[in-house]
Amino acid sequence: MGVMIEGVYQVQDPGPGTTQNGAYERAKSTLRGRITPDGPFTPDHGRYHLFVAWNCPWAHRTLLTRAVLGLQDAISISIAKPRRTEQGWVFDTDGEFTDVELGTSAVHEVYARQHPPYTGRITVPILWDKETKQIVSNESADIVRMLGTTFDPNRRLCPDHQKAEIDRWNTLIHAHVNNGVYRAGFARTQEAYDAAVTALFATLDDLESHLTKHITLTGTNLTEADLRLFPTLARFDVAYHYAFKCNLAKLSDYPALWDYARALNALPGVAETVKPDIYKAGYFSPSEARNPLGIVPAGPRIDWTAPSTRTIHW
Ligand SMILES: N[C@@H](CCC(=O)N[C@@H](CS)C(=O)NCC(=O)O)C(=O)O
Repeated sequence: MGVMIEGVYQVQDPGPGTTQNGAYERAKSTLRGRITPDGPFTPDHGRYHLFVAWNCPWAHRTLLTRAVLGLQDAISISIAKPRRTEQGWVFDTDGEFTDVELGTSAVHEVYARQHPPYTGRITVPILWDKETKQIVSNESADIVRMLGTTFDPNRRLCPDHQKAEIDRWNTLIHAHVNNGVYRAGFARTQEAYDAAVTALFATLDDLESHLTKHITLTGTNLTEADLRLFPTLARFDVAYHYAFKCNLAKLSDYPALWDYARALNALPGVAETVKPDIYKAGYFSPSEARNPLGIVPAGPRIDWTAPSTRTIHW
């Protein structure tokens, strides 16, 4: 796994960023173009392509948005293989994991086409513009918001009157849950790990009590905030609990959160994006710090199809 400097891929990876106290700090996305009705990137069906990996939770939120909005025909996808190599995210030459849009063998080749030349980490997801042949954005939060507001005239995932509330949930959940599991898993000191795990489980406890009283985060309707929480929940018991030492409890120990996660899973198109075996293959990749031999555990057994007591209308 490497980085790109001025458009040239370097195999040498400085590793995920850590601060002096051993806490993990996520690099900021720098390609932040916007789809807007006035352009230059206009919301046209067939114009955009997503580069994703099933195991990446940030890519997952873009796939969920595409699925619930029924945009599968409007936005095509290339799916990278779950295990990164020294070339980073890579593709096969045929089968499920091929780059059906550009025919590249690795995601860094997509970044190499960018002008001005790109410097930074080689991450998925990427939203690619087929018309001008460039990356619109490599920031999943922006991609989710853009798709939800420009491809759906009714803006159901982010209604204007709920935007402030959605943003509040997004900020909290990003810090302590979505990125919180990474802060636990990538911590380089006991103190940094302790702080991340404490904040993560305090937030899960709060979410549990909220979801005991409400069907979704904002009450009864599905919003972007739910789609941003779900990828972390979907990976929790099979990956984060073991691989990232987030093991004070499992998702399945939280009755309301687990019930809510299964209700989200039952929404049209969502279950097709949930791939527990691929999560395991990815998160249990060989890693000197976390899993030197790359052995993938067999369990746990999880029944995502067990009926939920709540119905999320969509
Ligand atoms: N800010 C980005 C983060 C994406 C991200 O970190 N993706 C991970 C995969 S889960 C990645 O591609 N990492 C490769 C690397 O950092 O070298 C987003 O949310 O879109």
